[in-house]
Amino acid sequence: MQKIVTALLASSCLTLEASAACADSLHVTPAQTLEQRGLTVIVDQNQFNPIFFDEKNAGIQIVLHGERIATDGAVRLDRTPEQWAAVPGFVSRTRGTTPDQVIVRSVYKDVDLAYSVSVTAEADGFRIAVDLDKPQPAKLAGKAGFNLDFLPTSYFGKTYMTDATSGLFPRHPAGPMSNDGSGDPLPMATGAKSITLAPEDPLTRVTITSDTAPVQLYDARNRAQNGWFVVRSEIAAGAMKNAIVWHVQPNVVKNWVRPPVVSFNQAGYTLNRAKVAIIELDPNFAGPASAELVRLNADGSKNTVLTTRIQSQGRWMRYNYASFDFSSVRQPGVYAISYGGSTTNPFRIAADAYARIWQPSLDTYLAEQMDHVGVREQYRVWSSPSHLDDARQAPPNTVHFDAYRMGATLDSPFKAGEHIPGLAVGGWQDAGDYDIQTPENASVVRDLVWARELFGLDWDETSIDEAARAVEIRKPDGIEDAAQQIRHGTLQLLAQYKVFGHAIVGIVDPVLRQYTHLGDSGSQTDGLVYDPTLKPNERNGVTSGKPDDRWAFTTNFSANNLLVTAALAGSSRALARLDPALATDAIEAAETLWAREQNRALQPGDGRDDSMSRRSADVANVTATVELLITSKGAAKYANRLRQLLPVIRQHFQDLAGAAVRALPYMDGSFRTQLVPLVQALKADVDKDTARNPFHVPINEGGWAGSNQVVSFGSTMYLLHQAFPDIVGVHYTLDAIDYVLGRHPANNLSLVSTVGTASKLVAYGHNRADYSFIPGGMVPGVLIIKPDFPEAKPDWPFLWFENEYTVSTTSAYILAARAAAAAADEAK
Ligand SMILES: [Ca+2]
Ligand SMILES: [Ca+2]
Ligand SMILES: [Ca+2]
Repeated sequence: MQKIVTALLASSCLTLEASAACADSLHVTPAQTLEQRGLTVIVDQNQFNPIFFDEKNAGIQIVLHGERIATDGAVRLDRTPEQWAAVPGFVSRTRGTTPDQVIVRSVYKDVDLAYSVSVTAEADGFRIAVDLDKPQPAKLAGKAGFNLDFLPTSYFGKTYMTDATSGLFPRHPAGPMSNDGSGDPLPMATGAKSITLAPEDPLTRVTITSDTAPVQLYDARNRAQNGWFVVRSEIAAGAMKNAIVWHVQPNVVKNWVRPPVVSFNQAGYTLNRAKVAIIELDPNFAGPASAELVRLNADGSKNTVLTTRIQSQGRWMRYNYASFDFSSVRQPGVYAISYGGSTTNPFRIAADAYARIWQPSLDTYLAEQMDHVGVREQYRVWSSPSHLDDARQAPPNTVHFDAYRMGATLDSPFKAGEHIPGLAVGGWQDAGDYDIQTPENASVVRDLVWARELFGLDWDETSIDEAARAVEIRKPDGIEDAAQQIRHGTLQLLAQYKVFGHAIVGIVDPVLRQYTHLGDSGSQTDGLVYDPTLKPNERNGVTSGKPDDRWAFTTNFSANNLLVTAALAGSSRALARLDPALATDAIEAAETLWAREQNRALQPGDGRDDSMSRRSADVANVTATVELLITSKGAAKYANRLRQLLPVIRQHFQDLAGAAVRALPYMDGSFRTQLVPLVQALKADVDKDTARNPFHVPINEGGWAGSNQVVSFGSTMYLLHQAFPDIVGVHYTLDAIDYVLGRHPANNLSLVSTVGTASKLVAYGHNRADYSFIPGGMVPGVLIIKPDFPEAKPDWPFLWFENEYTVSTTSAYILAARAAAAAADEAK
């Protein structure tokens, strides 16, 4: 009965008369968040991750005035937990018996600690109460506490006050550290019943008052650069019910309205293509019905060239959307959009708007990620030659912190820990971390092969000398960069094949201390092969006693072999003139791997991504067969096999449409005829799916933001358009490039660093500790914080799911960018 009353109270806020009053105080929503105008309290709708643990998107979280300023509100077993510290397991979330109350049950199984956290609306904020099922085990004394993490970038340059003292939030962590062996910093503030963060700033001011243990303030960045400011109260020995009681009072600006976000392609528009900006609107924003396109003149003056009504695109997540169509403006020039009293940054309308949008991705980002070489850009050294001590055999029965696994069988002639000669060549470091992920390296090779063959990628800005292990950016050497990059990837893939006779899973740091390295990849290991007969700090110029060499995970998986087959078959075409000997090695390896995989039942993968599934091996088999078909210019054995694989193509057409189209010139008319209904069905699905959001692209709502899916969609739809122009138009490909270059939720930054007028310039690259970027890298972009908050933090680098460049998503961008330029050229 109580529950029904509560539901009625909550729903009464939906009536018109009550809405104004309800907007000024917190109430539970149907999604079980607490909500008032300007404030959302998210209560474990997002949870700690079983593989990556603490992603800073879990527990109780606060969205205040449109920014997620606090996260990870939960009982923690450390004062300043790092990513891999123990995290609670989520059990359940229910409505409490008190009005506007939500209760979360959580458990730490390993330490016998189970508890409930109730979050209850109260005057000026909410109450957090922690009830333990039984008193905490004695060993947790001084460790278990309730933590709430605050976003550093929201508090830089601001102050805090407690009932005893005041202080500045430091821009850089400054300790001091405790000498008790914990590795923890000392608290910045302690012993207070109450603390106020940013008293001077009405947008980020939060007061926390404890009825139980005093509150302490820590700077977790002292332990790990990705830490946040932690407000914490320790749980007292013997405490159970109300072990912690906090009153959290975020200041909420009355009648706060989020300013509109006018999003558009930051690289601008070609003359004849469709040009539609999307305006993201706070439902409380009473905006004008029209927007203007202004033209900027050399003397600084502006004139309005178009005023037109915006068109509602309905509601998506927590915002309303409208479109502003200025396609009719075709005169080259510099323009901006004015709406609701503000004007955007400038962008171009120009015939060559997309001529070089892929360039920094190829000549700078991919170069910066190259492994086993040193990379220099004029005065700046991105890295000295890296990982020259690759690699040691990873041991059996190992589950690695970056999700690599090794079973009982190594599929390798080497003993655990033994040095494997021949692997210290070629390849790209995967992402913000420094491992070689074989499938992703293979994808880079194939994307570059396709981009060259389909659209051209003729560009030389980088010197690459493999023998000298030397790369210099902004120093052309007369050889096409894309071909050189394809060779660099091929060298690593072939090295694996030569050593093991098959593709391996990857090569990665052995211990966390090394994995968390930030900076130059060349200093991640000592570059000297480990020799166990030397003392730990001994070295003799050739070997060293430091076991820092990376581990090779060597399991023999069909999916990996076939992805490498596809890459090598493609690279043999690309390298035919540049490096004929390597091209020959590549095609021979591809043919051997392919033939072997056709004769063994396809083995599933290793559990990274979805490669455990049968699906990835099947899909990779089609991909490999198509590349060999192209390289052999239609050899019957590949054409026949591809016909046999039609059921796989049918089943996974969304993933295989591009490959199927590339096979068309070598297949008969019946193959093409059989694709037609698949293309029609895919188009129908795509139209339905992309109509669900105002950006008209597939938006991934999972735990890693989806720019990769968007660019893959863009290039696949262009390939389908080329082959089946009567079924598929060019607008899908243009919508995709618009999305990644700025027309997306949350803000309007291009997701490719330095591409476009305004782009993502604080990202999760190797230099993330400097709050910096790597030109041309593409970040994942906009994550949906559940239930309905689209987020793409512009100034905080450490959220990998929004900000981490990867080599294979960036190569997918290069392909999509070339496809988009071709699509734009077709627009009349
Ligand atoms: Ca990795
Ligand atoms: Ca070059
Ligand atoms: Ca070493």
